[in-house]
Amino acid sequence: RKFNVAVVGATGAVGEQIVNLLEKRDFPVDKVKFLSSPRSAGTLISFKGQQIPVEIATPDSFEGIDIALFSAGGDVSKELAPHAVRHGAVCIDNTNAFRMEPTAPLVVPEVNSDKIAEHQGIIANPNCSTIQMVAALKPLYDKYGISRIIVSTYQAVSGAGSRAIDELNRQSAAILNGEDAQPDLLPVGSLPVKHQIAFNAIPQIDKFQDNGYTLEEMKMVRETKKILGDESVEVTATCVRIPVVYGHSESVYVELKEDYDLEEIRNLLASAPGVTLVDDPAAQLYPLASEAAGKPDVFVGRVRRDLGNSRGLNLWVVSDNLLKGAAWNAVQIAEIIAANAE
Ligand code: 11C
Repeated sequence: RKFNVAVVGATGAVGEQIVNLLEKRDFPVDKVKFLSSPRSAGTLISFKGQQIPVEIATPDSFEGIDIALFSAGGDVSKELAPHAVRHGAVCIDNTNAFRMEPTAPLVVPEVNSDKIAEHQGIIANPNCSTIQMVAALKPLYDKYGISRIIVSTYQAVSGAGSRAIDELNRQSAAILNGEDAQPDLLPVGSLPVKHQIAFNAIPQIDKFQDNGYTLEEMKMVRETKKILGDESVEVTATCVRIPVVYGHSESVYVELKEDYDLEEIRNLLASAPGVTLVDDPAAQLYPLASEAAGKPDVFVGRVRRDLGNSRGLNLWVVSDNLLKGAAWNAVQIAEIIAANAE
């Protein structure tokens, strides 16, 4: 069976990767529609040898659509996803709009693909920094249980969209030419204060919440519990933007519920779906954003026991935030929907 597919936000950083993956994976597409805001409408996108013009996304764009992949921001999803559902489409939403809705499964296929079948029209794709962490921790959770996670992230600018990539490049060039960085976008486009990202580290991703954590940090807390289906897992996060273009890195400290054997942990990680273990200190081998970029896997290394708590474990987790962190996770979900519809 073939599917009529719509990609909303097709010209954005994530949308572009979704289009690439639908083509590369030879997703069973009958008709495809690329949708965007009026600003990008008319742009031609090459897909399977055709040049397809991007159309303006409206409530009626979804007539006849079977699967709609959204990555045009939360407001667009909130407005248009219900119309897509009304027209009978299944929506896979990359934004924060529906993630904590009880009726919307929040899915990382390696962790909870069984939840896909429970959808009522909308399946939420988690935040990129959450996806790579839970994919790495799932085999350890299943074997030992997890009581606590302490995570610090080192996140690429592409997580904030194509404009943030341009901003890093512009600032880097300016500084190397002896000019001022003149910050204009980060940490949050809609807030008045801007900080330099080139040659810097900004401990703010998204807006601050009343509890002193940023929204990115709270996404990691809430989404991890929902995906694992376990409210008892304690999560605390510090999310930092660094001057890397593609690939989020994370220092993850996890406290397991049972005693563990380090070799067994390595074996579990090495055989986990979607996870590649890169861990050979003698050869200075560990995951790097520069090597994870462009690849679908979650890379894990620096595996070592905490010196104070024998059930504590440190990991370094890296993945391409636009692929497993967004587009690839969404296309994986679409592939499962397609396979289940056969
Ligand atoms: C970032 N994690 O790196 C964000 C981007 O909730 O899907 C993804 C935001 C989201 O800025």
